[in-house]
Amino acid sequence: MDPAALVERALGGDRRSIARLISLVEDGGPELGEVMKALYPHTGDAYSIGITGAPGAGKSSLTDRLVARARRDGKKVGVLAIDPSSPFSGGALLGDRVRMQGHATDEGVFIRSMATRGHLGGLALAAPEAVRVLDAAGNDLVMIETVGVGQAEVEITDACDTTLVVLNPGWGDAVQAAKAGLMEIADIYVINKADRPGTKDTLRELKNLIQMSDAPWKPEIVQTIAIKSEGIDDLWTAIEKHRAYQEEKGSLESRRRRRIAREIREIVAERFRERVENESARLLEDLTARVAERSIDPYQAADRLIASLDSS
Ligand SMILES: Nc1nc2c(ncn2[C@@H]2O[C@H](COP(=O)(O)OP(=O)(O)O)[C@@H](O)[C@H]2O)c(=O)[nH]1
Ligand SMILES: [Mg+2]
Repeated sequence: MDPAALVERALGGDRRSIARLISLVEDGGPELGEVMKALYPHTGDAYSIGITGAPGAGKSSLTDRLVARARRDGKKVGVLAIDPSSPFSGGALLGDRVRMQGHATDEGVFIRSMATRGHLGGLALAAPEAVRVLDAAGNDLVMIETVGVGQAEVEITDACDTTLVVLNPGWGDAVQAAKAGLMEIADIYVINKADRPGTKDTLRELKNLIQMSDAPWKPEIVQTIAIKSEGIDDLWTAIEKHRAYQEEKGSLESRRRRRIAREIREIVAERFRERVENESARLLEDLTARVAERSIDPYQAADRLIASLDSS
């Protein structure tokens, strides 16, 4: 089906078309430009929530509970579960599907696991595109679950309106999260599995970390027991509070703009990389040889390569 027709159907909420569009985003095929052009004017209404943390922290369980909470307010919700460790979205995500099965028959919920099969820009570009598909399809809320281990995942979560960092009780978890770069991106900390010992220590650790930061928004800390649905209302309230804070300060708009700027830069970098690979393979080889024999330096080589792209 041609991309415009597919978009038209997705806008009407057709689930198969939405799924196909997300597949298209994953593949990063040539139709992507056309799809985005048709889709983009219909985006901007959804609020996005990123949820990250170590494997097993309870992200999927929390997402499931938050979806239920959002449904109580009648909100339509889209969920993207991104697991880069399973490039063919195989076994690793089965657990997520099981955990979120309760919503399987709910027309107001769309859950999709996602991997980047062929997208050149990788997850960093594919994820925002997939969010736009869900946004344009009329979801009020889009939740994105990523494993907080790599730079790409951290970036994806950071590219949401509200970012939740999920930790578990136990000495050192907050330190681990800090090392993974999760502290800079957290708007709200969730200490999930608060039924386990060590919750107080983690709480104290986090409070210390937050006090050291001079950012204007002081991240809230919420304790939850996802499997018992405890603390979910508190978490929901914290999310609403962060949203209201940003809307009031105008920082939601500036946050979204920073995100757009970053995305444009990434697209440009990707296009450049692509062009160098497609158009300049021989020149690159030639320049490499000349740098190796020291007749020019790598910077001169790079300038020449860029100049050759400009003129082609
Ligand atoms: N004890 C306890 N277990 C939990 C809690 N939340 C989730 N779990 C369990 O932790 C495991 C991992 O949960 P999951 O949501 O898949 O974590 P994810 O990998 O971060 O998505 C599952 O077996 C859950 O049942 C909780 O609050 N308390
Ligand atoms: Mg999960």
